[in-house]
Amino acid sequence: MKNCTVSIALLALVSGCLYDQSNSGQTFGWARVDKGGDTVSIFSSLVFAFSEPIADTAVPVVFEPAFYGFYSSLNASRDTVTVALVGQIAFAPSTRYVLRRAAVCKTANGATLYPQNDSLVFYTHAAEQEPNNSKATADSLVHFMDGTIETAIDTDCFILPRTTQKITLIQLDSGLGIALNIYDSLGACFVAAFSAVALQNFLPDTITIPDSLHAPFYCALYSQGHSSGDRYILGAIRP
Ligand SMILES: [Ca+2]
Repeated sequence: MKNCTVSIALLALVSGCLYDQSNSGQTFGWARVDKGGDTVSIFSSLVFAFSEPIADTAVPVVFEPAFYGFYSSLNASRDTVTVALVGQIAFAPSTRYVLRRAAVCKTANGATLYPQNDSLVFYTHAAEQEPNNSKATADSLVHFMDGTIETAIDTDCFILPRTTQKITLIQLDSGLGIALNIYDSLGACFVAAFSAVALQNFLPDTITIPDSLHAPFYCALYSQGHSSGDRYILGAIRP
């Protein structure tokens, strides 16, 4: 009997956020659907879908630790919630967040989802830290790191892991484009080229580090059109 009780408790835990609160045999819940993974950019939006439309007109949410620079919006069919950041506000870097609904949600047929029924845990990328305008003050890039070209003359430098084979760059603003130079241990410089398609559609652009360069590498990002405020996600891809 004890094992049976434990099994039921485990089943409830792993079933995640689907709950039957209606006594009607149906399950009602929500789940994150943006496919951003457990660790997200500090600039990310979060998207959730309910298993069926809700009767409420808003879905307030709260964060732990406290975070207020966002708004949540429910779509017209009342089954999808987007939690988006306001303007240039970003989540704190390298932080574990817990997100919960702040109020009860109900469906038209009375199924109820309480705030304590579920929560979402996610982590944020590390972020570049100024001053990092030179090799001597460069940030150490481990996997993914987020940043902003703050001014027209800002440069963000990163030391790459020795085994880095490719660098992926996602530009989040339409600005004039971020340029990226890769330097090697002998001082050689490789000026990376970006695809116009990636720039226009905010898709990741992946650059293969040429075999001719000698590790360790570091790279420098700057605005090629001397614009400011351009946000980006930089990643090192290793074997
Ligand atoms: Ca900088």
